[in-house]
Amino acid sequence: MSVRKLILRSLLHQNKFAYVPAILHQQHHTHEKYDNYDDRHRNKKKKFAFTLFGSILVGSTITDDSKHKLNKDKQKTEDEKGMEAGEKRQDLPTFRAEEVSKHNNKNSFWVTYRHGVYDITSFLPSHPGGEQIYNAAGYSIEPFWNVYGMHKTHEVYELLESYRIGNLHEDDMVDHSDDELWAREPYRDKRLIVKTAKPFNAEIPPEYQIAHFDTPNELFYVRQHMPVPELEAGSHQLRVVLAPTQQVSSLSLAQLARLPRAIVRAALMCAGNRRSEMHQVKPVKGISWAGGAISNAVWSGVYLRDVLLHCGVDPNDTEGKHVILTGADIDATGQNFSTSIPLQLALDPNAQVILATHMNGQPLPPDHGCPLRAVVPGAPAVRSVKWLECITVSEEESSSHWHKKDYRSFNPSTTWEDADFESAPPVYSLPVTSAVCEPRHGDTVRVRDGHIEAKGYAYSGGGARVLRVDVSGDRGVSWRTATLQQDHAPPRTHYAWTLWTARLPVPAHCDQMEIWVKATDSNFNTQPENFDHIWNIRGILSNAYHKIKIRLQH
Ligand SMILES: Nc1nc2c(c(=O)[nH]1)N[C@H]1C(S)=C(S)[C@@H](COP(=O)(O)O)O[C@H]1N2
Ligand SMILES: [Mo]
Repeated sequence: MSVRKLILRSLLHQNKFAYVPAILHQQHHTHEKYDNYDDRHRNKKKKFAFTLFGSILVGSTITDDSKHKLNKDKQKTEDEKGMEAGEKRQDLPTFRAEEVSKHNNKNSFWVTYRHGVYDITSFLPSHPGGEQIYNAAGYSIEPFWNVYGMHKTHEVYELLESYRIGNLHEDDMVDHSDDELWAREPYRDKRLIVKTAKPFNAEIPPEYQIAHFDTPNELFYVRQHMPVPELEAGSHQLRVVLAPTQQVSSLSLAQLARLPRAIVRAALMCAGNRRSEMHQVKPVKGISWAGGAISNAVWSGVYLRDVLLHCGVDPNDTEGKHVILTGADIDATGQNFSTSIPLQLALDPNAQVILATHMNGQPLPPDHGCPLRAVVPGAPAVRSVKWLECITVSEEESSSHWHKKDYRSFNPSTTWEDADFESAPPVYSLPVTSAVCEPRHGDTVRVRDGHIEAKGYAYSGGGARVLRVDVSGDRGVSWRTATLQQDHAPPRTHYAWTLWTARLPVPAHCDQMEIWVKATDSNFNTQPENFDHIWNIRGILSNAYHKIKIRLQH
């Protein structure tokens, strides 16, 4: 219900509550369904909508006069490609907001967009979103377009400008930037290190990574692509769609809870964790995460395997199939966040993929997917879809751009120009990594008994356990083995992180040193010494030795 809520919220904020027809629900569900079809289908739908616009425009419902105006304006916008709608127009009259607000009915229907005033009365019957448009009667359409971002295209701007009748008075201009979308973001702990505010992305500070084995919920790193949707546990429904028959089940959380209870202790790590270090070698694209895009928690809920079997998935028919996980958060083009994992992985009892309702014994906080999220242990955290609304078992991987155009691995020589995302394998597991959390790069550390102490985390994906963490205070000439703190899990199902502590000897008279750390996992895979040969355009899987420099105080 998030979209509906966002609009209602925006209306309430503007003191303009209106009837929101049921069409909103339909619209919302259409978004969810996108993953059941492919992009072509979706584009076809869009094209249909625009053709509909077009045919109405040149049809008989508009006068010859406005046809003329339309053509003239079309010319204009084509000449000025790149222009958004709502620029000031010197050739048109100015209206006060009060005047605009009187045109709020089917007989005379005006809206504003930035500086523009538009009489869209004749367009009303052809609005593809149906009666939703009535919410904007006599008012700005911007807050709505901020939610339904698919309006923000040249075609729609052009169409809107064709209904232009004037300018909104300067004194009545309201800032409708997308603030409304972000107005109800959850409260966040001030200790988090904010990387981007909208959407909210924040690291857990390194000292808190090592302070607890299971990261307190409020300190768990946060990775959002969009505003946080507001969902209610009581009314939340999970839809499970089995393509190609499109057999649909709908499960409430109470119904889910009747399945056997599942608990897994697992770290979540963003595939871009430690990207900032790879960036130093050569720039990469993405949030500049240091080592704080990993945290650990105990997740509880039900096994995805049980849910799928309950809904009729045949465990012997997994070849080439995928489980598409779709969240309730929506991007500016109206697409829900989504990605997929192989069905085989989803059904593997050892993989322990769960649908979690709880995190460290508490209901999931809004930032971490309240009231339901997938947790795919040992996989890049992007697969652990939050605010889970829909699961589709399909012959196709998710068609979302998060799945198709991201989280794929490339050769270091591959550039953005020649990267072929289609053929690059999606990342479903993570390599072994580690980081020093204490001391921090640049710190001055007091030497005691000729030693200093270092602490940090190590982690490996796919259920591999960290076997050993090696720490060097002399640039790799000699290594000390760190003491490990670990979860007890059977072989190949080790999904939690490892915390480590090492005591390093310090040569007398030395006033600075480097600390290097590398971990080895139960497959005896170990970290590469530097980033040169694992560099990739997207800066993911950035797992070379972590190297820091500190000053010493004797
Ligand atoms: N619905 C939804 N799920 C999502 C995301 C998102 O933006 N929307 N981000 C993904 C990514 S890239 C990461 S790293 C993890 C972060 O989970 P956390 O915020 O609970 O730490 O959530 C994943 N699941
Ligand atoms: Mo991520």
